[in-house]
Amino acid sequence: MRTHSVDRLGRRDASGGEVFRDYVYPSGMDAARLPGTDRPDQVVAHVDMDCFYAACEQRREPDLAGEPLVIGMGYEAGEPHGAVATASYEAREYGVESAMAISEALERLPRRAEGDSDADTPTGIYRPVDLDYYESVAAEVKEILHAESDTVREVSIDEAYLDVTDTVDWNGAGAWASDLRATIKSEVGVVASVGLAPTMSAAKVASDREKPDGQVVVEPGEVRAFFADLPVDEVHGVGPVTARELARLGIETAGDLADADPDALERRFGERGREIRRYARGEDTREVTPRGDPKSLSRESAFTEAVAAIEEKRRKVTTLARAVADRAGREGARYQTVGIKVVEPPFDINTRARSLPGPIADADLVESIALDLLAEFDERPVRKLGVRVSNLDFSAGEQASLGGFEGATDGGSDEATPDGDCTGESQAVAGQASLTAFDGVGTESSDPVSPDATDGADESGHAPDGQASLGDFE
Ligand code: TTP
Ligand code: MG
Repeated sequence: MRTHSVDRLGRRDASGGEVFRDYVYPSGMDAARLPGTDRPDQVVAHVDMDCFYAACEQRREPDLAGEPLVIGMGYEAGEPHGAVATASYEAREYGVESAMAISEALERLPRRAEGDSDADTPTGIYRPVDLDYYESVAAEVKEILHAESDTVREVSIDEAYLDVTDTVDWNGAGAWASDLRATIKSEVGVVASVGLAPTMSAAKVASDREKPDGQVVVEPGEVRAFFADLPVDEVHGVGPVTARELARLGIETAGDLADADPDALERRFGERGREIRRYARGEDTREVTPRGDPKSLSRESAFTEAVAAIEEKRRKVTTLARAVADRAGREGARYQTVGIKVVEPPFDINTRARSLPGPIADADLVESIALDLLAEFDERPVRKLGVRVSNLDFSAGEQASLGGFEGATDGGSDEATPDGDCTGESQAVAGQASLTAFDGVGTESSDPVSPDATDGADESGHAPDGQASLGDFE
């Protein structure tokens, strides 16, 4: 039996206590058109975590909060080797920045010695990179993002684009962004900045504009004005070499580039000259496209306060199970594994999953397995619940007969599924599992970029969006 108590994003929950988002836009938006395209206007969100590696260390060790903290790649305690991966905003005040040699950082911000918290000379705390830990934190953030939109493009460990055209309108964009940031802060314990705009490039610039802990909404029609004072090397597709050449032509800001003569730009840079001018004018026809089929689909939802009551938890899991099954149906996905996520205060993430002998699409079964898995947590206070289907099968065709799988809810077979999940009762993905294995899609180190916008990586070792790579990204 299907219930219809949820909207298509599974956000409406009769159980109450929901972190409620009522800015869901019911139908499509008016089809405002970008110049030169017949594509409806998008609402794109870009989410980028603040001083991400440092924030992860501060989450793990709360005493580090508010301290000048430097995370060094290739750094070892007490040594001057390595390069700065990132620095907390407090450390940035002393001129410490990403990609700087640790030796130089130490000149600007000497290392704090044991017991030397006294403040005549400012000192900083230095830590080596612990990528595994940061990836597990990133996976928790991405989990929230995937639950927020069906179309998420992860572009690095700490940033992603979301297409939220169907669910957010411009009047509700600010509220949506602050709610998302609050959710990430309270549920993961790290801070995100968010930009919303009608194009990917404007959303990216917007997320950076008010960092840290900031959000900026750029409405359609405002993009060009928003870009006007932007240094030209922050325009999508413009790397340091092109920026230097543009500077020789007197073009220093995006506004200058937007006003430049397109023929002159083409003579100097070829077709790319026209393209970067279009980006500078806010014209960006790229759409947010996820990479490949998702590996899993999930829905999750937080209680405003931890809840121990069994019925309330079961109601929420039922709602989420229905929403996930509904989404899988819309994506044409069958699933072989059904899992739940249970977050106990403060941030203890438990995952449980059960695999079936073959892929199915059956909302009742998702619900019953999810409720079964929840039973282990009957007595425990819970602040957040999630339901996920994985081992997805997108091949078209008839749904496998359920008859053969029914026994699976009682434990299933003990065959291993292709990605290594065990089958059978609660054996799979148990305990404080790394969420990476539970994640939707992989990440990439750089922004999507059009084929001829080759600036950046080629010239400078920077990714095309200007993010330097020290070889330690995913
Ligand atoms: P960024 O998002 O560029 O930087 P950040 O999150 O530290 O700071 P901001 O608040 O400005 O967003 O990169 C994400 C992580 O990637 C960063 O925490 C560390 C790593 N990184 C490197 O290892 N080397 C680099 O040169 C840069 C720029 C980042
Ligand atoms: Mg960041």
